[in-house]
Amino acid sequence: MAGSLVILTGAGISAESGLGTFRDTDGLWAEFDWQELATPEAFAARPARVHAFYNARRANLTAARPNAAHTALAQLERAWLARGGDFLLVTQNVDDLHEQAGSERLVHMHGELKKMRCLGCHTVTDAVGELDTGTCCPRCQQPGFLRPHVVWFGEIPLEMDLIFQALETCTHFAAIGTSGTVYPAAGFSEVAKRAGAHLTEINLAQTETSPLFDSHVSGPASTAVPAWVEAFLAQG
Ligand code: BJW
Repeated sequence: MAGSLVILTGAGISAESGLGTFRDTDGLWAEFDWQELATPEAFAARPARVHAFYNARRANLTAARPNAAHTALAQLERAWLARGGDFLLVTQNVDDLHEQAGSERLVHMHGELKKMRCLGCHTVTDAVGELDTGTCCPRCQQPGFLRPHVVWFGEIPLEMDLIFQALETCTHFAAIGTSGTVYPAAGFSEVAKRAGAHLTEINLAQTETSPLFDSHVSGPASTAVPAWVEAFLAQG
């Protein structure tokens, strides 16, 4: 029987679809100060500025399409499940390119850019158009309580129980296009290692967590991921 596969993706997998990474030299945090945009304190102090940042990112996402790496992971999921294996794709990305490519066993641990959440009634709904401080929640109709449905620094990421359960029993773990600097995702490789999994890293560069991995595939995700998926399925 096939084993249990957990894949972690980061901003690098979407870079070739035209979406910026965070910590590369041309990344978002080189241009913008995360402390002023990606913390609950920043949103409480200046909600209009934070809404403007996420409105622009949401608009930019409208034209983005999955690249060959997203497509290969959706194919891997189907092939692995057909063999009777377990599969979970954990993405740190707030874009919807994995869904567009056809991935289904997917969790967005840092939320979703195309969704909004009401701080009053806690309902999560689709974010249509631009949000501002006067936008009303479609459920409770209260203005001023909506925020982007993303996970900021200091907040607990989503679906942690499901993710740790999968990591603690996985046989294969692959980290794709992530710098391994943001916790708890940066610690997932250690959890998978303790579970006895084989660890593969796919990235353009070495990362903070590279030393822990058993295999490294170096190159852009759009070519490296399809090649790795083909080889992985051929040997498994
Ligand atoms: C390519 C490529 C190509 C490029 N092909 N590859 C001190 C010690 C430890 C922890 C902390 C600490 N102080 C504070 C903390 C906690 C904090 C943290 O980790 N801070 C560190 C920065 C130090 N973490 C948190 O606050 C998190 N919550 C938390 O810890 O709660 C407590 C808890 C504990 C235990 C269990 C559970 C909970 C929340 C973190 C929220 C992160 N939010 C963001 C913003 C989301 C919304 C938005 O998009 O605006 O999430 S920050 C940003 O970083 C975003 C990303 O998902 C995340 C990770 O970035 P990622 O994806 O790795 O991107 P990059 O840019 O860093 O790397 C890109 C990589 O791709 C590079 O390696 C390139 O080489 C590569 N690449 N092109 C292949 N074509």
